[in-house]
Amino acid sequence: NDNTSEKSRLTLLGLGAMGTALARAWLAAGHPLTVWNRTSSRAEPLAAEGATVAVTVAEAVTASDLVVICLLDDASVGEALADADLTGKDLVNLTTGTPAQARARAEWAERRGARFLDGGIMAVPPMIGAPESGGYVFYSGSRALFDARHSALAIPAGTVYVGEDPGFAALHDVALLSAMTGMFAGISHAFALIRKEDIAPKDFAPLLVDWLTAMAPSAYEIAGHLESGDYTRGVVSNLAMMVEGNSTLLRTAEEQGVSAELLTPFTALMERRLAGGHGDEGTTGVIDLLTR
Ligand code: FVH
Repeated sequence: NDNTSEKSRLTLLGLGAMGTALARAWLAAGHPLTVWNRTSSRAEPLAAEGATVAVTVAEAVTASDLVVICLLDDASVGEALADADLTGKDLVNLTTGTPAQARARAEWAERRGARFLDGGIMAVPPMIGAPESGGYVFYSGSRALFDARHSALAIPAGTVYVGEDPGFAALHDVALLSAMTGMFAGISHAFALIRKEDIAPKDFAPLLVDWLTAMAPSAYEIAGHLESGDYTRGVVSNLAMMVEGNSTLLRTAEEQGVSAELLTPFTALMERRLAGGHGDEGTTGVIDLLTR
């Protein structure tokens, strides 16, 4: 239990871009750290910074009760830890994976006598160890592990615990990344529209950022609709009006010589919902079309 000691020892498996950033954060905070990486040369700079370098996974796992894993994918976690004795260990897996992979990995770890916590990192390496960056990690799985190891886990980035279900951290991570993907699609289309005109991208960018920032709170309205079941509550711009507006978006794309392929999947769903007689709603009903 590291609540009794500010500087508990931990082991980190994986020294890629993210693993190296995590290692540096723990070393800078004074945590005794044992590291292992498949390609051992990646550990050399960290040895010079005070880390103990383990030659084998077994040696690394034996060195600490808290073992953090940050490898490429779930398959590499299974491969690296195939023969390790995990009895009594606290295993924290920061490797990105799907919710199903996290749940299976939790069962796998528990069968081998370890407590398990899965993490989804909402940060890129330069945000690690920099609290002002706003980076954080979603955690799910053993609450007892999370509480016992919180002081060490909170060093590299903020922590947000989202439940005992070990798949929830990955699910939150992927849901936010999926929303980001949609935002990148919108940004790409907007720049494509203005690209051939006498509009400087650097002048357009702040307008885009301000608009997206102003629109982002629509997520709260959608959450209210999903909670209440009333998809019309508080709707200012209804679906009938938006579908009408979509024809202008699509026509403008055509006039500008821009493919509408990033827009049409969503506009088609809006049209289907409207055709079902839901013109007085916002866009929340699209979620029903996706999930039923
Ligand atoms: N970097 C980022 O921006 C993102 C931010 C959000 C979270 N991700 C996830 O973090 C995991 C690690 O990412 P990374 O950036 O450290 O990735 P790489 O720099 O590519 O390093 C990969 C490490 O995995 C080791 N590795 C790969 N396969 C195996 C294997 N079969 N057995 C053991 N180790 C393996 C690799 O070792 P080596 O190539 O140096 O020998 C690196 O240590 C990842 O899930 C991201 O999605 C990062």
